[in-house]
Amino acid sequence: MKNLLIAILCVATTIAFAQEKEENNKWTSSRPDGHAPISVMADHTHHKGEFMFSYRYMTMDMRQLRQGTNDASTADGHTNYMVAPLDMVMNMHMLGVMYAPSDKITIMAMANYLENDMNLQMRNGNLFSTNTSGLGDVSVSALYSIFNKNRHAMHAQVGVNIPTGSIEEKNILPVSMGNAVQLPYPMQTGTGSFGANLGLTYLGQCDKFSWGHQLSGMININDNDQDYKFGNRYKLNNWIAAKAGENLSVSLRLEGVLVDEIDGSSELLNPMMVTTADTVNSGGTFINSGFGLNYMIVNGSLKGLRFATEISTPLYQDLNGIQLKQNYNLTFGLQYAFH
Ligand SMILES: [Cu+2]
Repeated sequence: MKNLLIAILCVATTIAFAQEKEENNKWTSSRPDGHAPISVMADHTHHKGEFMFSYRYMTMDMRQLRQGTNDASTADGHTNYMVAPLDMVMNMHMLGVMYAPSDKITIMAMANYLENDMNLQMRNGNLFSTNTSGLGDVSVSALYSIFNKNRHAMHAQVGVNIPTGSIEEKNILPVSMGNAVQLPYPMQTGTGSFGANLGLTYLGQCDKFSWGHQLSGMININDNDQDYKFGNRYKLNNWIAAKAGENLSVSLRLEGVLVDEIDGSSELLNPMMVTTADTVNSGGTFINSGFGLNYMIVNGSLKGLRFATEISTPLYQDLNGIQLKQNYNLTFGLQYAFH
């Protein structure tokens, strides 16, 4: 309610300002809060001839089991499965490049390198861990600027997810008698499927605040070589950022995420073995909150260099079947734009 009031106030001041200074009436990215919180992708477009390079480091921390909206114990995981996960950490290095051939179109490409670590416990109490790392999927998108006036802007994203990541990650497990065997779905670094990345972003700005809403979908198109398809992912992101001087802004974000269950299943996995090998234990509904900082260098030779960080944590999570619970996500990023 409070955010809504602030937003209405911003819209009102925007309209008042727009009437005063006609030449200064466009939404602009050249202020610290001109970029969304760093965990949001494809949040802005560029001017003709502009390049931007970005690097992000993300940590996703999951621990403790949960069934639906209730916390569960490792013993609950062992009721139907030989092995239950205790925790999982995923670290991601992500490189991005953006280029605008015109004011209307920005091209964006992203590639990432993933490291997954999972600790597990067998029914007899023995502990072991699994690890994978490698290139993830690559995405290439076009962002189309629908309008930018009176300090409101909107753009659409149409992109493709290219399955460069692996779906054949294997490890030697205590039960596999020295053989490397297929690891469950969350430990793979890719989806194995071509996908569509679609999004619609609205941005607004007034002198002290910026805000945005983004609806996006990651839709997996074809079954992969192992005859399954990861669940589609739909997100609604909402954020508001306050400018705290020329260089710094502080942001709050509220995000709703829907992840569908995995469609089909891999014949290389035994779903009785571990919770993560059974596709009924995939997908869910999340409401996440984030707190972030954006810092931007506005003078000198490094003008245009940005540093940003955000921590987010779920306020609500309803998981299909029994799965590890999301604990927190931490993102750190560098962005550099130039002509
Ligand atoms: Cu950019």
